[in-house]
Amino acid sequence: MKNRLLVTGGAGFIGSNFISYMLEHTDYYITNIDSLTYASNRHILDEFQPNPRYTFMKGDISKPEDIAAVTKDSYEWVINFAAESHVDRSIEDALPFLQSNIMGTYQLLEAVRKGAISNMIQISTDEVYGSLAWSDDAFTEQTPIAPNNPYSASKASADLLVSSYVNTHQAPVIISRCSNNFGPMQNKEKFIPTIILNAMKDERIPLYGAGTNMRDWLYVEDHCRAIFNIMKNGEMGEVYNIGGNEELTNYDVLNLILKKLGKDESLIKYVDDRKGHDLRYAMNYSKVLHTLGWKPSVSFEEGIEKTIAWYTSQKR
Ligand code: NAD
Ligand code: TDX
Repeated sequence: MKNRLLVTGGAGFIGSNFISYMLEHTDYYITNIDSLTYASNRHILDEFQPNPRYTFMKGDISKPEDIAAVTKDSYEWVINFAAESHVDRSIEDALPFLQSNIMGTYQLLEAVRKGAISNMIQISTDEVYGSLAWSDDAFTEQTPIAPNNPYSASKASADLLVSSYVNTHQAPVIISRCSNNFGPMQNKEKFIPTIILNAMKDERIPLYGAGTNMRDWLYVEDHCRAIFNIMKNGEMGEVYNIGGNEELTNYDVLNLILKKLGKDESLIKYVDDRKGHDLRYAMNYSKVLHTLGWKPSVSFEEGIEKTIAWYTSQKR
C-alpha cells in the first residue's frame, strides 16, 4: 500500500536513525520489524512508540512465519537494514550471519516477488568489493564483488541473490552500498563508539595491528538522506555507492577523537591485528552525485563532535 514503509532492523544503529529521519521528514507510516538481538537499541523503541505513524513488530526476517505475519499488511517499500553487522563476530561464528543476512534477504525477496511489497532497497556495504591497495582507485559500482571475511561474504551473497531476482523475476529492488557509518546509537562494539566510551572512562583503546588500515567515514544522517533520495529518484535494478569522502587511517581517527576529548595517546593500546583485516575501503559515489544530486554534507570532524555530544548525553 502506498505510503507504508517496512523497515527491517529498525532498532539497530542505522535503521533507528533512518526511522527518526523518515518520521521527521516524510509522512510515511512505518512498520519496524526487528528480532532485537544484542545489537538493538531497545530504548529507541519507547521513543518511537507514541508516534501514531509507527508500529513495531518483534520478528526475525529469516523466518517465513514472521515475514508472513508482517506482510499481512502490504507496503510500498521495504528497506532492509536487518543484519548481523560486526566483522569480528563473524570471524568467531559465521552462522548467524548466513542466517540473517542471506536467508533474511531471501525471505524479503520472496515477499517482493509475491507482491506483498512493491519496492525494496537492500542496504549493502563497501565491504562486498573487498580491499583496496594504497594506489587503487576507489570502488565504483562496476568493481567486482570480492569479499574477504564471513560478514562481507554474507552481504555479498545477499547482493548476488538480489541481482538474480532482478534478472530472473524483474524484482523491483535497488542495492545501495555505503561506507563506514558513524553517529548516535551505534553499538559499543564498533570502532568509534569504543574510542569515545573507553576514552571517557580513561580506559585504553585497542588499535588493531599498526593502525594504518583506512576506512571512509559517512555520518549516519547523510546516509539516511541518501536512502530517501534513492527511494524518490533511484532506478529499479540499479546499484548505488554512497561515500563520505573522508578517508582516514584508524590511527588518525583515534587521535582526532582523543584530541576532541582532551585525552592523550597513552590511552592507545596496540593489539593483534584482526584476521584477514581489509586494508582500505574508499567509495566513488559519482553516480549518486550525478543522477540523484546527493553528496555528503557533514564533515568527519563535525560528525564526530555531534557523535561525542550524543554519547556524552547518554552517560548516567
Ligand atoms: P546493527 O548491528 O547496529 O543493527 C542491526 C539490527 O538488525 C539490530 O537491531 C538487530 O536486532 C536486527 N537484526 C539482526 N538480525 C535480524 C533478523 N534476522 N531479523 C530481524 N532483525 C534482525 O547494524 P547497522 O550498523 O545498523 O547496519 C545496518 C545495515 O547496514 C546492515 O545491513 C549492515 O550490513 C549495513 N551497513 C552498515 C554499515 C556500518 O558502518 N554500520 C556500513 C555499511 C553497511
Ligand atoms: O577496537 C577496535 N579497534 C580497531 O582498530 C575495533 C572495533 C576496530 N578497529 C579497526 C578495524 C577496522 O579497520 O577499526 C576499523 C573499523 O572497524 P569496525 O568499526 O569494526 O568497522 P569495519 O570492520 O570497517 O566494518 C564497518 O563498516 C562496514 C561495519 O561494522 C560494517 O557493518 C560495514 O559493512
